Amino acid sequence: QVDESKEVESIVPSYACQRRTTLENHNTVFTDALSLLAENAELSDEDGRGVAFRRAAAVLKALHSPVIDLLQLRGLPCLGGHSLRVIKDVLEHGASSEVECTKQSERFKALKVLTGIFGVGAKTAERWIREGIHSLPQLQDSAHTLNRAQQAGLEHYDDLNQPVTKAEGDAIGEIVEKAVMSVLPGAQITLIGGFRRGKLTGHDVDFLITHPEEGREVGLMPKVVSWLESKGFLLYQKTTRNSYLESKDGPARPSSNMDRFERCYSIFKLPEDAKEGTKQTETLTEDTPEDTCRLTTPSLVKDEGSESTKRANLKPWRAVRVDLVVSPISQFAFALLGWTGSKLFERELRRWAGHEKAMSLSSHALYDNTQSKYLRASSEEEIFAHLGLEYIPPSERNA
Ligand code: TTP
Ligand code: MN
Ligand code: MN
Ligand code: MN
Repeated sequence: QVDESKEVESIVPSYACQRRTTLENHNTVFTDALSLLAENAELSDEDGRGVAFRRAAAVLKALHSPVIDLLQLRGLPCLGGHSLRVIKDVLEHGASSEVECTKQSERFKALKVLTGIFGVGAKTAERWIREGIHSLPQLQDSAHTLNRAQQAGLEHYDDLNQPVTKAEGDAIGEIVEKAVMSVLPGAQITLIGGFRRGKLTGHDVDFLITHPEEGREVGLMPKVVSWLESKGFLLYQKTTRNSYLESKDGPARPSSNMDRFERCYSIFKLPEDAKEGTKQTETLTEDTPEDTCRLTTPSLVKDEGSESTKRANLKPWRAVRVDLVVSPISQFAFALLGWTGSKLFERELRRWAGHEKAMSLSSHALYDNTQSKYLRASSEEEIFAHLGLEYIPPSERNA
């Protein structure tokens, strides 16, 4: 008995960073349910519960076949009583009553709508809900003054809540590349985040910028932003300067998940013809006019709204969230690993480093507390090796 359970456990190791998790998920019915409960917990300031549901979902994502019987789950890590109850409910009734209840609750619906505004976090949404604000019209009618990010978020609400496609990500990549090359020839741009993991859509597009000569990247972001702004590509941007060197706690003690790179959270104005340009180079201009229309105005097909809504969607561009990060080449491998995700994979890497290896991992560095020294790395492979982990490529970090 004991041997058998040990056997199963060794098949699915307990840290997500020890496992290969592709986008091929054989258990979406369960992982969707658990993810929704995770989301609800995170929106309710219950991060501990949130992580527990995320870990449970991640274990099911790593399985190679659909779960059809609870007995299959024997010996699997990270499945607590609550998660097992949800899985059992789905197995027996096709849905979890707790999930359905949450989905329909006014509170959850309001939290989703309000945090769907760029610049609005769970805390702000919670405060508004307590004041009786549950919808966008109610927010607009209220006396609340929104900050610049929230105003932009509200203004581009529909665009920003429509998934970004890989084609749109590539089109933005070309614009970013042009901007960076104009202000610092020789700089390098890498697609990070979900698209680097092979996702077909995302909520934003993430880029990491560096230069092979240490120090040349300093002050790069304001120049890139100016270039983009002068060409009319930015609807909103907030640049944060690098605070790594001046921070007093030092690189060994990353106090939170937030790193201190020079970065820019932005909303891009992506022209529809920029997207077509990318598409045409890929398909050698075989598009019929109908194809082009369907591709560039998906909202016309799906939207059942009023005529005025449809007309508003005929604008020749769309708003897309874009994150830019600049890293010195000496920290590039750590930045690359830290910004490729998934969020749970990152969290598990840091937990593994701390709990199993007495090391501190951040997007800047890896510190070995036993040897009291930093471990250098110029590739992700080297970082996995330092951590005593088998290398997991980006496409298998979809935990
Ligand atoms: P996200 O862009 O939030 O997530 P994603 O790209 O995996 O998913 P989506 O397709 O929906 O956009 O974050 C990407 C990675 O960047 C994630 O692993 C966490 C990391 N990150 C930081 O390290 N610091 C930060 O401040 C933020 C916002 C993200
Ligand atoms: Mn499989
Ligand atoms: Mn992303
Ligand atoms: Mn991002």
